[in-house]
Amino acid sequence: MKNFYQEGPSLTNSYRNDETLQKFLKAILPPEVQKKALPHLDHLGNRAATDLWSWAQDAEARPPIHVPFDPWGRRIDDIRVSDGWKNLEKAAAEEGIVATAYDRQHGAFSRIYQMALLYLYSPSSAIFSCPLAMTDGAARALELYAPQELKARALPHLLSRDPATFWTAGQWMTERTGGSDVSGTSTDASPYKEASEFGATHALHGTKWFTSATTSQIALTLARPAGAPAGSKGLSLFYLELRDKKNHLNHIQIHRLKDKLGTKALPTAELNLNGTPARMIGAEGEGVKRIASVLNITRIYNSICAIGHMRRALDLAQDYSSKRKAFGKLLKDHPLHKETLRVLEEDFRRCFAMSFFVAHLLGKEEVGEISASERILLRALTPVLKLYTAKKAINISSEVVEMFGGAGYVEDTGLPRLLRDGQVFSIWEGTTNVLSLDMLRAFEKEQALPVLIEYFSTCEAQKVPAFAEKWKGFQALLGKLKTGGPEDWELHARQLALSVGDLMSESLLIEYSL
Ligand code: MFK
Repeated sequence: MKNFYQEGPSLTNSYRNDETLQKFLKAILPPEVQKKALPHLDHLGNRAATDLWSWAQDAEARPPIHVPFDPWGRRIDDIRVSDGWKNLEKAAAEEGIVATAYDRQHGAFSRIYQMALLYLYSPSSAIFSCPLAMTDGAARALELYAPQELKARALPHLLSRDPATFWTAGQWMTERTGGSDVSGTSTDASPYKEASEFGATHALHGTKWFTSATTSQIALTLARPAGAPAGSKGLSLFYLELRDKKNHLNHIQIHRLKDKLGTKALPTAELNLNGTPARMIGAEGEGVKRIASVLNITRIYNSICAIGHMRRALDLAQDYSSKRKAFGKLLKDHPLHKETLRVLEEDFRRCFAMSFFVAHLLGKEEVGEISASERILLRALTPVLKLYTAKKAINISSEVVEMFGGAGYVEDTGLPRLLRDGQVFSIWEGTTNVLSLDMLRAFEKEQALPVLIEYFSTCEAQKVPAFAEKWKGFQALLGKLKTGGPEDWELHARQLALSVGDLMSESLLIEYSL
């Protein structure tokens, strides 16, 4: 009897493997930016298949633990993370995964360069991309709204390329009363009279229910100052530092780490703020509006990480299809298997095109080169992009796991993680329905619908019959809704948002020839 052992899938340089990324960057980046960015991406693509990947596996195998007390009963609330997780943080700083966006050496293209780094880093990061997303969002909110001395204190750390000085940020919105609906936030902010290194104005008391990346050095959070009205209009945005000079938690008590479906390496906690000094950012009562600029960045991160996740899943499936034989030939030579992969690859390319289009708009906004209509597109497409790429990532993860048959369902292949981690993309940073309603908010407040209609009616894709057909269907839906009331728009918000995602991604696929 001859023993048979199946060879598993393997990873190689994920930049070199990625025709879509290379084609896009070569078409969009000016030559001098390519000269700087492409060798760096090649280097990171190699790391994603070597050291980063092995650290990610270590971080997944040794999830964080919460140690509430020292051996003598003192409360310490230590969160212990693996060496893999620490190394992934160091690599993120060294590679400038956040900093590259803020150097702005290449104008709006700096964002594309940075998002390309994130795209390669994230599938080998054990979701260290989450703290990076919040770090980037916090950097942007501080850049826009913080007083000069606070910017001078925090930004050099958030944008550092030196692991010794690099800080990450948390974004603590969620409370027991709600994740999507923050109006019931019960954390209160009372005046803080003591001296503080970062100019604390308030002391915060309350419970935060889902604080991702609790090992961060700073956090942005929402709280209700004394006397402020109920509801979300009474909330303000606050900056806090988790630890004091002695490295003790700043009146913060960690209850426990969450036992989540996926993102196992990421320390997400429930915690109490017991008089934590914090500094108000922006005007009182503008908290939701101000934290929205964090959310808009983390939503774009979510999309870039979703396409990185799809690419990783498809790379594994493609590699395996040239190794696994069934019914007398390799999987890749079975027409039905090939067709299944082709459809998934097309979904990936659509999502890729839309993600980098929106990232480019963000880059333009950040350097003041965005037109009025592009600004409206950025506002309306950010929620659409996030919800659309998240749904596609879940579907692609599920199909890829299925392509491995039984092996895809067995933990030590690492494949089930694709499904578990894929599911988070649609949950955090706004669910599909909440984001569909956010698109309607942009329709109402920014008059985004006419801008989208103008974009679609004049896009190159109109020459393609399948696109023109979909466009007619979308117009028919709009026609019906125009005679309806707000409840009809709400009822159809998800259908509308998914249709905008379909049309936009198809149009960009054609425009970029991907
Ligand atoms: C892989 C990397 C991924 C990143 C991972 C990070 C992990 C972090 C884990 C988490 O923190 S998960 C928690 C994330 N939480 C959310 O995403 C909250 C989801 N809920 C919403 O987005 C709700 O729509 C919202 C809280 C904003 C509803 O609040 P309100 O107060 O009922 O909304 P309202 O009154 O419509 O808006 C208040 C103001 O904000 C308005 O401006 P005005 O005061 O001028 O009228 C809105 O226009 C503005 N606004 C709301 N959303 C906006 C926005 N402005 C710009 N962009 C937006 N997206």
